[in-house]
Amino acid sequence: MRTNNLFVLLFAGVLLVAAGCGGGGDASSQGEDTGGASDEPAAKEQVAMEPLGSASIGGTIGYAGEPFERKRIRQDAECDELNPEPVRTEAVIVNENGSLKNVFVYVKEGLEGHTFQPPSEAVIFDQRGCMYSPHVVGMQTGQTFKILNSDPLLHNIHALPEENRGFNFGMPKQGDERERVFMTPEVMIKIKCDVHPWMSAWAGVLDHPYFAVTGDDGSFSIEGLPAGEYVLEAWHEKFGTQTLTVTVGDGEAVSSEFAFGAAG
Ligand SMILES: [Cu+2]
Repeated sequence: MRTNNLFVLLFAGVLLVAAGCGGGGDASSQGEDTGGASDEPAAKEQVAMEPLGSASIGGTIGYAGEPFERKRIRQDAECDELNPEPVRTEAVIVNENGSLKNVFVYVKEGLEGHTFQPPSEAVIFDQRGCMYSPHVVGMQTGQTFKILNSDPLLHNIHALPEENRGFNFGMPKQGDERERVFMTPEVMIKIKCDVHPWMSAWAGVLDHPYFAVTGDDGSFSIEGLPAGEYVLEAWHEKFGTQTLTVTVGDGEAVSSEFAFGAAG
């Protein structure tokens, strides 16, 4: 998931851009029924994308803090029934290898002057077992953000951006789907459910594809960059942000190591 956008944009060769996509996030999108809006083949235009470069930046997000145990979430009875196993907090997840999950890593500076088409594929965001999946998600401006409800009960999805237009609507039934588009870069946007106060997630929106979210091994890889100097930022929900300046040449792979949670 974490580098899919990048691969699709850079290496799939052909990017299908829905003609209606660009307007999806503006004021007119509020409350619209988006069912079917994104699968109109006649309205698509082909745009070929070449990799911008051959440099890459990778690494691992280390955890240097105290041992951390994820607390159990006390869901309500209705949600509890959906989860055979106890559900635990997701704000801090230390992986088995000592790294941190759910860190959003992205190129913050160094891409000025380039413009990027959003991928045609949607970013999927599910509500399942009264939790969000994924807990941290990245997408590009103009990319479809597809929200699912896999639970047989009401969720409301409440996005609280500062730079983008917010939204807040109910999704009462299992199988419900809604689509939204963020048009302005913003790191990060909080998403919550007002029905279930323990439900929260974060979305990072960028105008380029050079980002990743760490998973179960805490690693990230940002590929296809042009040679240059970049400011790389790593964001974590509880530990804040860290930045590194990285210089990378054509065909070169540079390693950048972050560590969060140290004393002080
Ligand atoms: Cu909910």
